[in-house]
Amino acid sequence: VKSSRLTYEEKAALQSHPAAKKILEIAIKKKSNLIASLDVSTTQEVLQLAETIGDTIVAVKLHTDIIKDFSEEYVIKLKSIANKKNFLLFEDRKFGDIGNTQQMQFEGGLYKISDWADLITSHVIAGEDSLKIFDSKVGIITIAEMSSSATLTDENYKKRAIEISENISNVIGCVAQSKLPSSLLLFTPGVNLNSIKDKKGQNFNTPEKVFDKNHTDFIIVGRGIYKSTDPKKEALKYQKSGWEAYLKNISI
Ligand code: 6AU
Repeated sequence: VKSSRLTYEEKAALQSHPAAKKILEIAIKKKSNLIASLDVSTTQEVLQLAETIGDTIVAVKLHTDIIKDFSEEYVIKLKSIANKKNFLLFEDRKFGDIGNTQQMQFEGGLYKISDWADLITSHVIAGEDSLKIFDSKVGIITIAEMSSSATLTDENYKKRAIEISENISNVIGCVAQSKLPSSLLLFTPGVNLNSIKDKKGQNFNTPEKVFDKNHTDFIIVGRGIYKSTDPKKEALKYQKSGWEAYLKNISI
């Protein structure tokens, strides 16, 4: 009996946006659904981690505004590692303003996110028009539901967020903590093999659980990797556990 859950190959064939196709192709090639969130504060740490774990991941997720020594040279170096190791650059900016402001934040300022990011996150709190200002080349991942305790993203919010996401052609997926009733790709943060929560509201699940329960497509791991004493070993562990969870999922 054929599984009702689509393989990455089947999903790739359904995608129209190049960034969606690309991340699925990398997943298939590397046997990985792991996105590493490198939430560190210096460019040196980002570059070192990207080089060390680059072979195991489909994308590096960044919070560029926590970096102390951002420079254009850093972007050039990071891009070159991303090309060499074949992963995407994902800026987790979580835009959440009116379109006019978001456009300036996306294209301008120090970071010029539009120059280098393959993927970005955006809230949908300001409504559909606010999402229409992003360059059509960038893949948008909307925040439909958050991982933190007592988040305001309830069922109704999530439903509306998904409806909006489906209307914007360069939205490739959503961040959420439950199944998506949609063909959008699902990205799941709050993944950790050793903790169930932190002391600041974050909740964690294992890769196996987010595949089994939520049918996720990509796991996002932050502290589980970059805080580890051996990030390479840990990244391999998450890569393996995410891939096994995916294989189990499509065989059901
Ligand atoms: O594994 P952690 O908890 O160290 O890191 C999780 C990463 C952080 C958060 O900013 C981000 O994932 N995140 C997001 C994203 C990706 O948008 C949404 C959310 O609901 N929860 C969450 O933790 O960089």
